[in-house]
Amino acid sequence: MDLEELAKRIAEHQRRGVAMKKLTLEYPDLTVEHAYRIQALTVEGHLAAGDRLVGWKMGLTSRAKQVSVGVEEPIYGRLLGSMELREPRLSVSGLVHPRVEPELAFVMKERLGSKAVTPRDVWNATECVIPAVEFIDSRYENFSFTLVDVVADNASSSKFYLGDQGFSPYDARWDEVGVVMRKNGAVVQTGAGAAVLGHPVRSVVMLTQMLSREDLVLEPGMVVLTGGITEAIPVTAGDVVQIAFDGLGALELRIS
Ligand code: OOG
Ligand code: MG
Repeated sequence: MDLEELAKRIAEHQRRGVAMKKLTLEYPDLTVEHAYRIQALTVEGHLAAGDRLVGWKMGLTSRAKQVSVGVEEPIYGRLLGSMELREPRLSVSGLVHPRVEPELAFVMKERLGSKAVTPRDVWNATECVIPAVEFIDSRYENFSFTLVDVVADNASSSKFYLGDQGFSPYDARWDEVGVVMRKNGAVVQTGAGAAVLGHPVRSVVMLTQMLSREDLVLEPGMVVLTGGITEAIPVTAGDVVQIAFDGLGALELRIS
């Protein structure tokens, strides 16, 4: 199989926002290693077209997320400058079937890259933690995929938004931060930071370890999305999503 060709196919569907068949239907022998290679090639294509690597995301780090998509292993994806919303507004035009999920974002101040990284190393290398939301959008029909498919599709990355207020890593017990997500006024999901691998810092530890196998590192200034704390909720034009992070403020996102 031609990984370059598959990367082009995915990049094209990401750009146009149209659904495609799972790669594994056509290529059942694709491995996770192939999938990360396809992801990297896809992103190289976007970078060649002028985009910028601004960070990384972890996905499927909470049980709620794993159960909802039927994939039981954490994965990582690449965040591009074009994915960052500057305002708390999302336009669904050009997206396939977007969903919203609450996350905690770490912003790095030091380079971090080691197989032996510990939570202590992560805290030393972290500038701040910011309440965030991610809008994911699988390019696969019916939002249905295997581990291999979702990795190749850059872990369903689409858009993300970071709140205005960053917090010192020591300002909160991030595992105990409660989250309430409302859509159009009704509570649709609740959770706490501990849903993410016991503590969101563990997600950055795992990301660093996974990246170090490929000789990749977290660079100063990069954003890390640590993974959805709750299940993701579908959004359509006209929705208003509010996510309250206990003691840290709320984000309100308008969908058009
Ligand atoms: C895969 C991406 C998962 C998260 O935070 O768990 C993710 C998906 O659910 O489509 O971004
Ligand atoms: Mg996510």
